[in-house]
Amino acid sequence: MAFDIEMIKAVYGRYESRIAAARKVVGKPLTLTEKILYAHLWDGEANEAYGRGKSYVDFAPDRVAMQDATAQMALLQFMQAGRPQVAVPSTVHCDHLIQAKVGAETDLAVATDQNKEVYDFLASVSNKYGIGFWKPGAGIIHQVVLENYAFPGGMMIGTDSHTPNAGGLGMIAIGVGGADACDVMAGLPWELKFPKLIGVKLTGKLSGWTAAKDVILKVAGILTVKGGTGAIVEYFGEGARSLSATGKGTICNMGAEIGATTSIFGYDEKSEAYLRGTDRADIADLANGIKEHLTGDAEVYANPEQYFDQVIEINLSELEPHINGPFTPDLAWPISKFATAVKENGWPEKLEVGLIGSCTNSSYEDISRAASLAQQAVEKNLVAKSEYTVTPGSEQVRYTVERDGFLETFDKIGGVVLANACGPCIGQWSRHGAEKKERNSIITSFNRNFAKRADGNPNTHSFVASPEIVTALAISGSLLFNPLTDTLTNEKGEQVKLDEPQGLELPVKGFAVEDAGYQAPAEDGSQVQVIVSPTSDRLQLLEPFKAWEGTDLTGLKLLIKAKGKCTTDHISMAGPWLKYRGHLDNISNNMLIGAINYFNDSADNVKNQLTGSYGPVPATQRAYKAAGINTIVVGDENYGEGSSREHAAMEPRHLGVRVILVKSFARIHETNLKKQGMLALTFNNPADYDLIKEDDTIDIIGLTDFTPDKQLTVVLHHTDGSEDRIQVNHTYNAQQIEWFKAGGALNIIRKNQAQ
Ligand code: MIC
Ligand code: SF4
Repeated sequence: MAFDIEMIKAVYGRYESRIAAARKVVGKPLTLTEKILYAHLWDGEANEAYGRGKSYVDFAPDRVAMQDATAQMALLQFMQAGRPQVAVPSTVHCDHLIQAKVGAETDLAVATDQNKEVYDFLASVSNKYGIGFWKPGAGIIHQVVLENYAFPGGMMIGTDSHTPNAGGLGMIAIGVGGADACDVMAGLPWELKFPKLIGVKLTGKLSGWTAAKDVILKVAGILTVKGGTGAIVEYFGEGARSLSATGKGTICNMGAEIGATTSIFGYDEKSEAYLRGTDRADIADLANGIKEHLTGDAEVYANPEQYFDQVIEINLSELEPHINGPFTPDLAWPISKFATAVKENGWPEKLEVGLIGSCTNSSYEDISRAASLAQQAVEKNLVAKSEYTVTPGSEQVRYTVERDGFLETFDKIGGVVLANACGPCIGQWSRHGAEKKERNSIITSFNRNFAKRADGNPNTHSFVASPEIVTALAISGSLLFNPLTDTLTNEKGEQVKLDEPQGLELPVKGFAVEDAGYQAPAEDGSQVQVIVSPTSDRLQLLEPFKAWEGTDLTGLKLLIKAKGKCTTDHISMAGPWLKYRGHLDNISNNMLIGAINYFNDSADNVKNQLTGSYGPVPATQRAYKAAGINTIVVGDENYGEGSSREHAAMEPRHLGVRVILVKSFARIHETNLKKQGMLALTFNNPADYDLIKEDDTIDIIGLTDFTPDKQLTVVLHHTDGSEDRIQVNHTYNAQQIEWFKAGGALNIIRKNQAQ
């Protein structure tokens, strides 16, 4: 059902000649990343070597995956492209819109009812255009993709920033905005700036309490949230080969947190075992046939400094378990230093909730290792002091771990099993008491921990760790507990110690599932009707954006100068807003409401230059729009970090913001802005950020000669009559400049289809 063996055969059939061509042009041994990228060039065999971090290259991905919260906008755009069917195998996964409140069954029933209109829309669009549909309850996109679609040496894009999870099985899998997905589904090439390469050499072997998660927690500490920008991270070495395929998936998944384009491991025995274990022996056989192309050349791994732009080495035998946070995933603490950090920083010591699972950490291995600790708690008369939840990543994993008794074990320590969905990871957590905004701590095995993300409470200190560490800490009820060294007092007053977790990479009896939740599309969908009610508050057909007026942009008002971290959660919050992901006008009411205004340090409170009064960002912007005045948003470093949600680019576009000028951008967001016809600019001198004043009126000069690699000029007219002229940079290539001129990439596709 799920995978397309003929497609994989065709991809592998091209490898030999394409790699030979790549070797010729590159002229040196190849990394795995280069092999896969050169094997997926849109134009076929390579005839030039691409500059890392320089050349824009067209690729032909093998697959597209979309989750429900981003698929709505992707598919609304695709419907405008005028194609009868998708051009490459594509799937939709219903996972983000399910709210976690009481437990799997009830929550799923409530979600199915509340989101009926959206699910019906996604199901019918999928059916019509030949897209595979995974129903609510089937699981989280990245876990379902790893189990069913990921294959070594493949290339896919997905409308979610954690798409790189499939790198655990040797696939180049990249998170993109819906407009990019729309292009690929419409049969167009997908463009990416040829990435830089970071090599991570893993030596030694994991043992005891340390898990694959700790590798990426450590890497995040080294590289920080922007250290991977523009790069693909390739893992190799004996340590890499010792990790399970799902453990590798966890590492690649969270590579999104360091801004990496994607992360990847080579094909090895663990990948083969996982393919066979998930009923894909035929793919394993095919992969074995071209094995040498599914890993980097030996010479590359022997002398990595010569072939990667940066190399990091980690000895797994010495790696300690880590806990990262709060509020940012790169604040890394080895567990031996964590208790002191908690005390010194005054973080709430009591642990309220431990949450395991999610797309990042819900493999059979993760669940079995966490369950081994829960089992010990039962045997050693310990009662879990914190609340504890388990989010399985897919129905297949859930069914199997239930069969094998693990869910029952969690139940014994008071664990609540949530639906196979994103739930608490994306603010879809109806946490009792969160509205009181009390300071408190939680720990999760998820990937992100930005403020407010899980429960909407800005005072929730969220930490990220492996499922094992989360479980141990939940049993202890305290952030100060170090299971490697500390004892706990049990019900009988005895001091007991938790033994190291034990688990299995793959189920001995194999995976099982009754209904995986998949719905295949109609052979011929031409008669399928897609219905969007004009009065819906959840879905809205798109109107094309206006083309560029052909002149410089003058007289722009400053909407907001955002201070510090401004992630996509700040620009277009998730949680309660997820329900408007298919309705551009309604969701625009959350635009930038989380961003901190530089001039008054508060969120959602900016000056309306027309009236002089302060008010919410969306309302202020609507006032400018009504007055026919264009605006600009100014931001700090790594603006738009986090999610792939293109709403963060479409909302400002829809409401009449024309320019985003920042110190630096996160990759997906920058592309999303370009796709929607916005101007995404960066300060040539980051210190010029300080020149922007609250009452400035701003001009963008040089657009009539908008050219790749040529700076633009920004003129700041201050209210005291003085003026500053600054130089700003952009990364638009010729094609992207056309998007800007046309008012968005989709306007070009639409025009071409019509011809
Ligand atoms: C996330 O983890 O932030 C999300 C929710 O999965 C997003 C996608 C979205 O906003 O819909 C992502 O990571 O891209
Ligand atoms: Fe879902 Fe969270 Fe994974 Fe994003 S990171 S796909 S919200 S589980």
